[in-house]
Amino acid sequence: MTTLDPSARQRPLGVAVIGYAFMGKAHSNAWRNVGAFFGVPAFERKVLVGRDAELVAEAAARYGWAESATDWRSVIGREDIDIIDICAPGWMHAEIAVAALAAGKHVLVEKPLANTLAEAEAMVAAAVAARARGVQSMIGFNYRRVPALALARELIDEGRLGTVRHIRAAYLQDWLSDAQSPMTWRLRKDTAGSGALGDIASHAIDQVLYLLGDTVTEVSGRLHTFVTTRPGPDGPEEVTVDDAAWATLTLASGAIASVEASRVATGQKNSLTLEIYGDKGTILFDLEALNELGFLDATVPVREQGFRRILVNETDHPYMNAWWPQGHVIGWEHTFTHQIRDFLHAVQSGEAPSPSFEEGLAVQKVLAAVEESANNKSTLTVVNTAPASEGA
Ligand code: SOE
Repeated sequence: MTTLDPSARQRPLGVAVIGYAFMGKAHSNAWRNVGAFFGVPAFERKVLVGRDAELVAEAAARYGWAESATDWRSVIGREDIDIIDICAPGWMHAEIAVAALAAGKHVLVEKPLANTLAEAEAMVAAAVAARARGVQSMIGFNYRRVPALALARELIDEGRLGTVRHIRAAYLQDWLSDAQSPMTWRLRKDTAGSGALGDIASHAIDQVLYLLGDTVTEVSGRLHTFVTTRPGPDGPEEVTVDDAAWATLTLASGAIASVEASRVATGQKNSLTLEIYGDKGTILFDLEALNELGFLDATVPVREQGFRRILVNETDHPYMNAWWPQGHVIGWEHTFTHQIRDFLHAVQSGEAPSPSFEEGLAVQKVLAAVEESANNKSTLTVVNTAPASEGA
């Protein structure tokens, strides 16, 4: 069992990452860089885990892990491993996270929390029990760690937008625009849970909840699969998840959110845009210009109003004092380094990190409500994303 009292631990934290594909690579890069830029507790990059022995060994060597392994269960059982970072596909999240937390390992898991509401609820139960023993858990909604979005949250929190009336959140990609693009695990409901909905609308929904610090009460959703059959390993195969998702969310404050996600938005590579409209101002964000935040202050005389472009590269902007002199822009990969920094800080301090598994469950409830509303062709599905202590 992991030594939970950091002052009692005689050795650096041992880290294992499970999964070595896209997210495993992004997280590995963050684990490699975080100690060079941020003050974090000592840790060792022990082991990278994957199913294919040869490929995972090659990835471990390339990303700088001391060793590789193919059996995540035996890694979780190791005395010298304190942190399990889960980058495996969604269908494996619940099983690995619950086992790791029960074994006393701190857990970081990629989004969405799980493939189903039931799995997500089991993960929250495991996280709550582990937290009582000083074991931390966090979900990787990495866009919370874009400095410009962290600044947006601060401005909203300080009341600079006044009462937020509505927010637009759109996450658009086009990697499935080509109808001949082949089947992957991401296009099968039993492995991915859902399509654009869970994969990228989850980020947009999390941003709505994060930026406004609000909860969702009602959902109206629509899902659509434009390309219903794709080339599979054994011939044409039915696509069992959505290509695109739309939702209108009512928030407890009375604000309304419009959420849109697509993997067939031809020409859009990885576009995440956010627009937040309050009675005293507006904020605009575009991931393709992630060092910038658009801000309109409606409290100044109308003749002086207009969107200003804040370059979020000053040393007193969130996370930025660790990087380069002002104006030397950062990129998408830095969000993962910030995420690891915050997670390690929580492990060291014993303060529960955010987004917690409960916050991941809140997003999962909205995903489930979008599906329910879409399947029933009903205009509204009632949901309550407030944590259990605050709501139903
Ligand atoms: C694939 O669509 C994907 O990699 C998502 O899984 C990530 O969460 C997103 O950041 C980029 O797109």
